Amino acid sequence: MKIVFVQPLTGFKGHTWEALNIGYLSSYLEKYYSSDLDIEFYSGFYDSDETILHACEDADIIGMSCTSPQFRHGVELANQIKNKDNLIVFGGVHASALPDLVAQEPSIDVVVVGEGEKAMLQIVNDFNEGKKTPSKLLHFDFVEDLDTIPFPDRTVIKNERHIQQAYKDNGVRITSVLTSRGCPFRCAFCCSETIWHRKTRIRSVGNVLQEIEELVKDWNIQFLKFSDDTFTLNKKWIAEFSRRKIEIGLNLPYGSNAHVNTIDENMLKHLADSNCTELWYGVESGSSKILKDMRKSINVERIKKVFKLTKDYGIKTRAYFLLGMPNETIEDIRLTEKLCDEIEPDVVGFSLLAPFPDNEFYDYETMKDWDWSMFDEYSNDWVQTKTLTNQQLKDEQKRLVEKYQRKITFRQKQEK
Ligand code: B12
Ligand code: SF4
Repeated sequence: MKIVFVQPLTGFKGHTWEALNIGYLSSYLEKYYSSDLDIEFYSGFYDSDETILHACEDADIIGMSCTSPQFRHGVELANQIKNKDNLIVFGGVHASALPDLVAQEPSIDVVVVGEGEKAMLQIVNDFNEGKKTPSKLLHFDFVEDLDTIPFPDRTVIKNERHIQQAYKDNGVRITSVLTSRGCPFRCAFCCSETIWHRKTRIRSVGNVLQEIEELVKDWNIQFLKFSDDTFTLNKKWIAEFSRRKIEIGLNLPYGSNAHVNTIDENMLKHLADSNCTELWYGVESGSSKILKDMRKSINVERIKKVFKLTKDYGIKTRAYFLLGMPNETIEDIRLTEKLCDEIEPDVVGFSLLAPFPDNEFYDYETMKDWDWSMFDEYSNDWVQTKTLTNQQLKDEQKRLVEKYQRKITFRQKQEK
């Protein structure tokens, strides 16, 4: 049986990381499906439509993985690929946020909501037995123990292409690893809950270290990005990770997302000891009122303290700020700027609020027919506040990007 997975392209041709999701689905099928499968992967970022369409011609199952900005390209491809024999499956955050809407597309046979491993196995088994998938919408329970999911198949997902790209951009071979699924926080602008609900599962330290050792040995990885929503959730886990990483002589540097509230001095010590060289914080705003509106559950004093401590441990800091919450005024943006001056992050990014499905700002009634392909948190025409127009917000963003231009994130630099 031939399965082709596709990661379509965003309308703004946004950079992607290696498709860990497809790597996971592939390795899970390879482990738990009873016979051999021919699995291929194509990315709209690297592969032309012609290449993708050609590969899908003789495929039995085509699996499309889409965020909202990738969905339109996914449907365009599906319309050309669909025939009477193949099965077209859509999964990922967009399908999980709007399953009923996605299921209305005539060329889509099955929509998978949430975690995909068990669902994809069921689909392949059903297809093999000639059974029609019982429902157009599939939603399975989470895999309880993440260690039972094999490491992502990085050969299938052509990880080397991303490593080469990272090498070109940064001069080091970089890849990403996922140690957990889900985040316990509930920020109003975030869609993480759409896939992972309120549950957070973490792989065992041994399992993660084994994957990292393989990445160093087989892929010559020189820097690791943890793509977890929040890597610093569990103090005990970080302490064990640090201790065991040092014990096995694995000095590989790494960076990760971190949440200010999860950080204390002891954790920073463990992180620094295990060669964590960067922490990326969602600071979002310097205004207590806006932080509260965002349900960010952090406060300005703590942000300052954590940034100072992080620097004291020699770890570089990255701060992400978000402009455009409904109650934000020019004074709130000034507070954000003041905070940025005070905490002096090494790298900083300023994005604009975007109502991606299915965060708190997404409105099914008015937005369900929107084309998300060009929707970008670095620039969008939708966002405005009660007192600031879209243009004023964009001007503020531009001003801040220019003010901090030497520190601006790599991605935002590319936007300019
Ligand atoms: C790392 C990351 C990135 C990386 C790139 C990741 C990549 N692979 O290309 C970078 C930093 C480049 C990035 C960029 C952007 N990102 Co981003 N990103 C993430 C993050 C933090 C983790 C993604 C990940 O690796 N998850 C782990 C894998 C295993 O999970 P998964 O992808 O959901 O896959 C599982 C299921 O969804 C399902 N599944 C997925 N695909 C398929 C396909 C089939 C056939 C099946 C059956 C199942 C299935 O099974 C998988 C395994 O269980 C998520 C947050 C999150 N919690 O998901 C945001 C997230 C996906 N990003 C988001 C956004 C908005 C963006 C941007 C659009 C931002 C912007 N510029 O405006 C861009 C564009 C990205 C794109 N290519 O479309 C939003 C998406 C919201 C939405 N409705 O689309 C998220 C959810 C963040 C958020 N807080 O809201 N992102
Ligand atoms: S901490 Fe990050 S991943 Fe978690 S809910 Fe907030 S924005 Fe989303």
